[in-house]
Formats: sequence, C-alpha cells, structure tokens
Amino acid sequence: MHIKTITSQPYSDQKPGTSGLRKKVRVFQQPHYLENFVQSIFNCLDDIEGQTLVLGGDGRYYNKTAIQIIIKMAAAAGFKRLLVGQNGLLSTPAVSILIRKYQTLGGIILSASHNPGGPDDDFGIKYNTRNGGPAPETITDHIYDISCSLTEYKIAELPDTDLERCGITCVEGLEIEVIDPVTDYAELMEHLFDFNSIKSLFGSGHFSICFDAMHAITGPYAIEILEHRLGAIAGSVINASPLEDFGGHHPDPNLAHATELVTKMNGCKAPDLGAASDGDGDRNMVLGPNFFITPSDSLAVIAANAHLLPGYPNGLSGVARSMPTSMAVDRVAERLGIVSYETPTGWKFFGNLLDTGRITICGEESFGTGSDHTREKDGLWAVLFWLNLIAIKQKSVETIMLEHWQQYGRNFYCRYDYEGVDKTAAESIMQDLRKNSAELAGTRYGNYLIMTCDDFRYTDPVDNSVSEHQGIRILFDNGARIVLRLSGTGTVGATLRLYFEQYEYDPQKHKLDTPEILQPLIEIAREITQLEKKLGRDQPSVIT
Ligand code: VG1
Ligand code: CO
Repeated sequence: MHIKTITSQPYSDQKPGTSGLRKKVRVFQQPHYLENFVQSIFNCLDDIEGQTLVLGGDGRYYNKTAIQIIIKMAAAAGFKRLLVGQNGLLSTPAVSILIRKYQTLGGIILSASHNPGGPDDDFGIKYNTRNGGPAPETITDHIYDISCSLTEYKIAELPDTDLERCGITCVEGLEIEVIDPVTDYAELMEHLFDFNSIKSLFGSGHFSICFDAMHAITGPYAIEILEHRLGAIAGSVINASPLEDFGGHHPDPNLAHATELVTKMNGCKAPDLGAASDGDGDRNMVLGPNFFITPSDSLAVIAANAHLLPGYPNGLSGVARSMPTSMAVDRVAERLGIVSYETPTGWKFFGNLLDTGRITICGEESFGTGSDHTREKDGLWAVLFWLNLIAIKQKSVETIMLEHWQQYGRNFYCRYDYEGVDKTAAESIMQDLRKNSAELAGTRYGNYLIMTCDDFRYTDPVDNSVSEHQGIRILFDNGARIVLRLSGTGTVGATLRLYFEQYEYDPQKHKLDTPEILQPLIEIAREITQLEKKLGRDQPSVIT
C-alpha cells in the first residue's frame, strides 16, 4: 500500500464541544481541515496497528466525501479492518452498538446531529472509544492539543470504496467490510423488548403510530423495525428517506421543528403514539394525541417501569440525568431506593457510570434517553420502550403520564434557547451571575426565595476527573430551579440556554399549562440577568 505524507498547517479552532467537532461545511472544506482533525484523532490513539474501526454518518452533505478520505487515512494509520455503514450511513447509537459488539478500537461518526445540513450548513465529526461512548474530555482535549501543532497527515493511495453494496473488500492486508446499517441494531432491540406483544398491539387494529424520521438517519431503522418486524402499517414512518439537507429542515425532534408530526398529533384521527428522532438518531420525542411528554418526564416514566420489560429483568442499579434535566427521575430513584447521579450536559459523562454498573438508565432534557445497552442516547430505543410499555399496560400515552404524576407529582419544565447571539454578551451574562451569586442567595422575588446560586462542578465518581463551569444553578426554597448555560454544539455566535423547573405535588394542578406555572420563574430570570436587553432579543429563538 502506498502511503503519502502530506504537509499541512495546523488550525487553531479544532476543539471538540459537547459532542464532537461541529462547524459549517465550508470550514470543513478548507484545505486539509478534515484530514488534520482525523489525523489528530489517530495520533491520539497509540494502539491502532491490527485494530478495527467503525465508520459511518447521518448522510448529511459532505458525508460521502469525508468517508472516502477517512477510509484512506485509516488505512494509512494501520487499521486492519474497517466496518463501514452501507452508503456511508450509520446512526450514532448503531455505531456505539457495533463498537461494543465487535470489540473494535473505536468508531468515527460523521454528524452534526440536529443541526441543519447542506453546503451552507453544518457538518461534524466525533470519535467514540472502545466502550462505544463518546471520547471523554481527557481524550478530546488531547486531540485538540495535537491538532494545534499538526503539520502533516498520512493518506493511502487507494481507489474509492464502493459503499453501495454490502460485502468485504481486501486491499493489501486491509479488510473493508460494508455492512447493513440496521441489522445489528435491530437484533439488539429484539433482545431488549417484547416484539411479540408490540406486534399484537399493532395487530389489534386499534393502535397506530406515526414516526417522523425527519429525512434523517432513522428512516431505514424505523421502516425495518416498526413496519417490517413489528407490523405497523406501511406509511407509519414519514419522511423516511435520509436526505443530504434533511429536506431543508432542522432534523430536531421537538415541537418547534417536527411540525408535520405535531400537526398530525393535534388533528382529528391522530395516531395513538407520535414519535420523532434527530439527524443522527440519538434523540427522541414522544407524543400522544394532543399530548406532549417532556424528555425529562419520559426519562422518569422509563426509570419507573423498566423492570417490566424483558431487557431489564433485575430492575435498575441506578439512574443519572444531566444537571439541567428536571428532577422528576430523582423522585423515582428515591422510591426505588437507588442513586440518581447528576452529571454535566453531554452523554460522555454517563460513560463511566454505565461502564462500572452504577447506572442502568440515563437521560437529558434535550430529548435524549438511553440505557446500558449502549453508550449513546438512543432515539428509537426510547420509542420502542414506550411501545412496549403501552402494550403491557394497555393504556394511552396520556394516561400513563397522568398516573405517573399522580404517584410522584409533576415537575413542570421548559427550556428557552437564545440562538446565534453575541458571544461576548452571552459570556458576560454568565460572568455577572457568577460574580453576584453570593448576593443573590437570600433575595426574595414575590413568593420565590433564592436559597443558593452556584456554578455546577462535577467530580466523576469513577476516575475523579473534575469538570468545572457546567452551568449556573439558581435554586429556590420551594424546590424550583433556574439553570443557565452556554451551548457547546452551536456553530454561529453563542447560544444561551435557560432551563426552568417547578415541582407540583397537587394532582388538581397537573393539567395546568406549563407556561402558566413557569411564568413567575421566567420573569425572575429576566430581571436577574437583564438578558433580553443585553442580548438585544425580546424573545427566545426556540422554546422546548
Ligand atoms: C446539546 C444538548 C445536550 C446534548 C448535546 C448533544 O448540547 O443540550 O444535552 O448532549 O446537544 O446532542 P449543548 O451543549 O448545545 O447544550 V446531539 O443529539 O446534538 O449529539
Ligand atoms: Co443527535
């Protein structure tokens, strides 16, 4: 195999964020930009020789070009075997599952998740380690350090790989296997869930689903699993073909972006279950007719009922949620007598807890839920969980949720995102809060008394690594919370996120509207931060 060494200049902006390196496609198209980052990943790994790498992406614009480059660079780096998704496609949870199943060194995922795709939009690249999970900060920091001084990369002179047909190609000692993206994933789902009872549910003729794949990666997975294996009627999966620009939409499964699904679910003759997933298949939204389940509530319901499902016969060892996620799951954990861990935002922080068996289920408010079956959040898994639960309980989505609130109380919750704002202004809002945190404690706003205001700091209980500045928490005496943090996935300016939560035990109030309950907290946040004046915005860009 002839290997070329190409001289390049280091870039100074290749620092991975919450989930990999995300930039505009045009940034990745700069000379050697992608190659430099990939070489930095490979240089960070010291045991590549003879190993296997999983490779795939969500099919967005530049996926095809990038994958051919990475195949040639992986060959030059000394990998012995590459497992590549057919047509370059693999969902994020599928990559994680493949890494674990075939015990590979790791995997590379090409995706910017829910960010829009196309020549003028976003691309991303992420490295997952041997456990199947996103590389922890120690590794991503190391990759970044390497990238800052990288002056050359290696690439093998090979023809492009035919990714359209599944099968094995051997090129001078390197085995490139093009695999069906769905098979291994679907097989694992069959172990975790009772497919027969879900089949009976669909077979009864009284139950229907609409799954919106948002022209992103989960289309092929949902068609195979929901329609072919579980018998949902043809057409249950909408926007099923992955497109390079996701049909011009944000592939983000929330009420603001999954508009086609939301219209169906709020119309007459709505299906019994509505669901959607994001660009790379790790997020999920679950809806009933005219009824929205917040991701934090979904996590709590999943934790409370996991023991009923075939995949979790021994119940849960523990649970975890990211700090901004509502505390609904903590109440379930308390009743189950298990620990609920509070981690910083980003799935990588769940890795050690899952690997050491401390937790079985975990989730984030940002439409992410998962379990120890993999090391990524898993969109379709969550939808299958709800299907299986409905099949067991023979109750509607709404009834399951209302009964849960009756038992545990309800955590009213919402998130405000101010996207693409001035970075300096957003950072100064955070800085001012840090500065004033001591004075804020003890201040009263109407019925709300601030108990503490702090900057979340996490010590990983397994490796004792410390992550600081993970978001500002304003905690009130009645258990309400306001959380503020800056996004680590945006590609334009800064995105400021505000999270609001208030607990309500009284069942009489459970059907009240979230905005009504949370309005006082929203006003307090406006007053304390003056954010709308400072950011020059009178409304958030998105409310979820
Ligand atoms: C966002 C979410 C976070 C999630 C991350 C990656 O990060 O808030 O919970 O883990 O996206 O998800 P941030 O830093 O922008 O708030 V995905 O589906 O975009 O890989
Ligand atoms: Co995603």
